[in-house]
Amino acid sequence: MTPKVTEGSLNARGLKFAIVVARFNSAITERLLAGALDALTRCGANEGDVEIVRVPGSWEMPLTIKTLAGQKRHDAVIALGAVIRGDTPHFDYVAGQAASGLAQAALETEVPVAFGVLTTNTVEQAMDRAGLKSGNKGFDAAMTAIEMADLLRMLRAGQ
Ligand code: INI
Repeated sequence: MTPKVTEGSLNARGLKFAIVVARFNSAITERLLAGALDALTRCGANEGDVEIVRVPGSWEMPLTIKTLAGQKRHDAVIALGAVIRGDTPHFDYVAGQAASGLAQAALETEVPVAFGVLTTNTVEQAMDRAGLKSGNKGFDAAMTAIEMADLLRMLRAGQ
């Protein structure tokens, strides 16, 4: 048996992206942003097709992304933030609402939203995932956004 397989490619040429990046914990989120831009560049995205939107913190992401995605100007949105438990008595609220709000924004607008919001216990763990030891989750989120944008294009075209 050879079932049909549908899979998005990693070619970003001609696709439009918004990157929403939180200023809170900016030492980390700026590294995530650098990783995301690196991925988009390597995969062929045009500079003019990438828009960066800054928000105060991860809490502000769901409404911002729902608004942006609702305008249907982008093929995918990349959310970049860092919520660190050690510094955050209300960690669970900020991290939980960011996660569920972003999922809801994607479902309501039908625009893929890549979740590049780190949720860690310590600053060190966040740094490790922002390019120090364990890859760069901003890069990974951008790769996911590229693949999902292409996958949805194919599915909508009935391919
Ligand atoms: N926002 C973050 O993105 N990460 C955090 O770790 C964080 N902490 O620690 O509180 C955080 N808080 C700010 C929050 O996102 C909002 O900007 C703020 O509550 C105003 O609405």
